[in-house]
Amino acid sequence: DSVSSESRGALIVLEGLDRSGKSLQSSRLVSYLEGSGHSVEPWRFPDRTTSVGQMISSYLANKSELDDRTVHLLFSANRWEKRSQMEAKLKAGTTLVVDRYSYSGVAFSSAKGLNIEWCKAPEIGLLAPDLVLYLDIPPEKAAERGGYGGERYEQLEFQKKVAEYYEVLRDSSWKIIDASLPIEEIEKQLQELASECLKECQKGKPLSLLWS
Ligand code: Z5A
Ligand code: MG
Repeated sequence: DSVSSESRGALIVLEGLDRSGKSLQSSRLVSYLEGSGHSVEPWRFPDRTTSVGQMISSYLANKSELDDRTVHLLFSANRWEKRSQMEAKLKAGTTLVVDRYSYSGVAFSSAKGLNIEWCKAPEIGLLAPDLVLYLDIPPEKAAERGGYGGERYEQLEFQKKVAEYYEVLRDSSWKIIDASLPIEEIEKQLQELASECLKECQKGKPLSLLWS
């Protein structure tokens, strides 16, 4: 009904290459929105706490081997298992700031050589973000930041391919932010974009679904 849609929370997603600053900026944005009196929660994908998430985590740590399509479907299943909880929170008025989402799923698997339409298919019907904050950084510059860890995918050549697929996936919900700027400047930009988005959602902008 109109009352609940007027007061729904916003689905805000942060995307970008490894080391682009997603986790740092997500937590700062959550603190800012909390401080402004909003109900807000930090979320992230993969959610490594579930049993599906544990399979993903062990794969990323190179502790297990899985077929590329199998891993892709596990990442997708990890979002599906959280979908109803996500919808309930949004409808109850809580804003979710999500560190990586379906765009990571499609960009990373496509970069491995899987067909992009095949990659998108299992994501169809998940909740579409109201706003995607893309932290844009040259892969070379990201690689200089504190060095990559030992996880699978944390290699320069692979990150370059991921960047190309992210570019293909951009749509009207995306805002591109220069992630090479100082942390505080990026933080400010994200605060403004998120505040605008929250206003639109409070005015009754309906939730929509991927991939339409
Ligand atoms: N993956 C997938 O394949 N399919 C999927 O569906 C999903 C994910 C959801 C794990 O994800 C892997 O799963 C990931 C994609 C794949 N593989 N890769 N690559 P993850 O989210 O766990 O990835 P991560 O390893 O946690 O990403 P990250 O390294 O944490 O990157 P980040 O969160 O964007 O960066 P950060 O931790 O906020 O910042 C990195 C460093 O840079 C840190 O020292 C900061 O202090 C510094 N920093 C941040 N901003 C700045 C600025 N502006 N200037 C200077 N220094 C900065
Ligand atoms: Mg991170």
